[in-house]
Amino acid sequence: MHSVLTLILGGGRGNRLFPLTWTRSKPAVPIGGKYRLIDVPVSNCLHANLRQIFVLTQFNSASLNRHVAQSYRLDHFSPGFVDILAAEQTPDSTSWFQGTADAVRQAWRHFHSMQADHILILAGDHLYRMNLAELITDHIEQDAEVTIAAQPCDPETSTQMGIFLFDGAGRISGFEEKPNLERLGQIGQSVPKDSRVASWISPQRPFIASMGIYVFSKHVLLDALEQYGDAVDFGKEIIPAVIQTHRVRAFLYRGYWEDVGTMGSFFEANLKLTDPKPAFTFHDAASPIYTHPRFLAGSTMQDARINRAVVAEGCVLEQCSIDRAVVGIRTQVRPGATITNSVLLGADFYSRDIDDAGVPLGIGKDVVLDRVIVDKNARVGDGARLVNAAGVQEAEGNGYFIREGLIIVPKGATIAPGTIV
Ligand code: ADQ
Ligand code: ADP
Repeated sequence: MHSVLTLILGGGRGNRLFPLTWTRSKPAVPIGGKYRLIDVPVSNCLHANLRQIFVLTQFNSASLNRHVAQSYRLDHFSPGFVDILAAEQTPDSTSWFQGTADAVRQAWRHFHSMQADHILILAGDHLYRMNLAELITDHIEQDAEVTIAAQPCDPETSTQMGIFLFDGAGRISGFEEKPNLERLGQIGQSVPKDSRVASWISPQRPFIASMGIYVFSKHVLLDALEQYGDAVDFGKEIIPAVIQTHRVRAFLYRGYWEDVGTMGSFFEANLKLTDPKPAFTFHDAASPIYTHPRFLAGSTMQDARINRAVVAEGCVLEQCSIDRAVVGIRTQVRPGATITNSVLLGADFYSRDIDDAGVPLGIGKDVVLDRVIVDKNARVGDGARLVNAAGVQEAEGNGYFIREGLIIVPKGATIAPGTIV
């Protein structure tokens, strides 16, 4: 694994997680009450002994820098680092990363001289626990030039994914990024029944989708980025092109995997952590997801009714009712609050101070939240009722946004007492 360099794609400009990415880059978005998105791919790498990691990001937010610097101090006795590479102006380029391939191309000068035979490219917004060493080993043993992690997929989800095409012998013959349902109908079950790939699919999941996780032999990646100099995206351009010219393999992964890069999927993935038997947990003893170690006291709860929740450390929950929620570090919830199907990202500090509008940090008295994401350091004033009763899909208001039907209170925002949404 020493010959592998890992690049984690940290998010583009037009961000589907806005406003969670208003003041921070996407890898720093909190998840699961106490982690950040970047912890998932980095932990997967460290468990596979992949220790040369760059995070490619559009902008270099203070919280991402602080989090990576405080969390991933690798030991000094073996080569290893987690470094952030942000888009930057250079004599050759004044622009931000135009897409995933452009991000890698622009960042190349930072690692072109490093000793590596293989480049592993991961997304920064996936929730999964995968033995990446198996992926790399398969790539090497099968003498592939590009290996793409893949999962069987249902038709509806397939419209949001890159889909493999197969020839009559079951070999990969093409790749289409996000085909529409009509096109999927044409692609149909092109997989021949006696092929290896046939055992991967089912009537419910008839398509093989790329997980956006790639292993490239280093020279192949460099050649492709140079040869297709105008290509800005892996899924749309580079992958379909290299399939025609190189040995490309699909590596089947059957475990839990979720792209949490949209507000809806991010929200649902958080809430699924509260399931009695969650498909994914952060606390697997054999391969834990690492994060920034903190010295927070346990959460205190007084006369609180809590059903199906993940409650992180340092919270104070008073006489409230919580039903299916993720409650992030240092959250304060005051008496009479009712929180249902919501994700509270917590706070960076404890404070009993009130802001100019007289609203204290956290969730105020008698507040009702349903299908709400409350970002860090936000203040929801007493008696506010955030339930989106009208079922609005997209909107903006005083101290909140509505995206995909979810109310999002941005970091540090205040919802005035008595507000009804
Ligand atoms: P998407 O996830 O839709 O599809 P994309 O938006 O390119 O593709 O994002 C891939 C990863 O790169 C994400 O982690 C994203 O945050 C990051 N990223 C996007 N633009 C970036 C930029 N300019 N700079 C840095 N990072 C950037 C991809 C593949 C599909 C595959 C799905 C699986 O293209 O083929 O099926 O992932 O989720
Ligand atoms: P996280 O990892 O979620 O950022 P940390 O444990 O690193 O949480 O601490 C949060 C950050 O908030 C720290 O950098 C700390 O300096 C900062 N902080 C602490 N108290 C306050 C405060 N009263 N106002 C603003 N920021 C604070």
